[in-house]
Amino acid sequence: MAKPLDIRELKALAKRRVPKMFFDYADSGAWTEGTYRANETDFHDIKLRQRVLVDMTRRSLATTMIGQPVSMPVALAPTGLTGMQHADGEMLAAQAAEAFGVPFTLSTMSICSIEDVASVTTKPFWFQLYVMRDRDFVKNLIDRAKAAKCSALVLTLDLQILGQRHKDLRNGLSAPPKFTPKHIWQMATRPLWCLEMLKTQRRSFGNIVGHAKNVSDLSSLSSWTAEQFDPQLSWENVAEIKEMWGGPLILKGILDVEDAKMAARTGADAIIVSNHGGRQLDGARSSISMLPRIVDAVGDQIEIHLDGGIRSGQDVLKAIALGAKGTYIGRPFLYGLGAMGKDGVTLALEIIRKELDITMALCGKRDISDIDRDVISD
Ligand code: HOC
Repeated sequence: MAKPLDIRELKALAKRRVPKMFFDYADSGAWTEGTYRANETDFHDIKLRQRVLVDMTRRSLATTMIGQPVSMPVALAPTGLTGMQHADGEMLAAQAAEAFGVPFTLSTMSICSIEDVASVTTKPFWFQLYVMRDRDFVKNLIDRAKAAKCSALVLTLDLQILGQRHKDLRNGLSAPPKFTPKHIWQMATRPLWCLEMLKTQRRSFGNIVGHAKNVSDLSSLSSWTAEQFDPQLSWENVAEIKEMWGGPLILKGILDVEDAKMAARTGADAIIVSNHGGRQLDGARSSISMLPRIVDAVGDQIEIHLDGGIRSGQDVLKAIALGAKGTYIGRPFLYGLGAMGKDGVTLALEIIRKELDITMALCGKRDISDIDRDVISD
């Protein structure tokens, strides 16, 4: 296959290289997947203004997210089980992001651990935290993120209970996982993936196994995970985590104006307008459709980021135009990783950078700081 030209082509390649159960894990949304789809399609409904005869010679995409310099306003989102798209996936993606000058966010539910990622990077990465019911474990994770010199904590608020993803249930990707001969076959038909996976020892949740109380193998891990998301998580807990962490804090999973107002009062550094990639509340609005209202309500009080549905540089530009200071890509980098390992993550970032740069120029803008609602057509 020729070198992929856009994220859609990277996705097609990943589908051919990654065993179905793991490709589907990345590619799934909750229930009917309506919100998952809306995250993407609502971007298509936003139209840009084409401008001409503007000097476009010197252009810059560089900006900051929570005051930290980024080469473009795109971070890699925290994604669970990334090391199952490709062996050592989190380490490879972190290296690609570092070389590109954009933040990498390691998920609590990653395969490679905080220490694994720290061992192959030279600049700070961000760490995403789920507040588990075992608060000693949460404290342990925060201490490890501090020891690894993570430069931001991304606290996820929209997963107090796990949404239902039909593809995962059909694929047996549940707690505990149900392995059948079908899975062996799915893996056997992906020999390159298997070869890489055989070379690494990292095939389980690296932040959890050996760190959480009584979690030593797959079966103890499954039962632990199933009961650990905290249905009683509260704004008081957010304040406690902020205190415990003591560094830059980003609150992820805000999709409602009232919640955005509460989040702004916490003193966090940023919020991420997000519906967890359509993986939690099916029927919720898309992230991009909620962005303008949230910006209007709290944009003068807190920095606003957006995640969900970004598949191109045009989407990044639209989110920035509607008030986001930064955006996150999850699936686009996972497709790159599944398709071509570290080179694929780099390619996903290159594709988005090129699209963003050309789109910005054709909208008559030369610097990312010049992008505002003016580039959106009525
Ligand atoms: C079995 C554990 O962010 C996702 C992740 C977190 C889920 C943990 C599942 O898939 O949305």
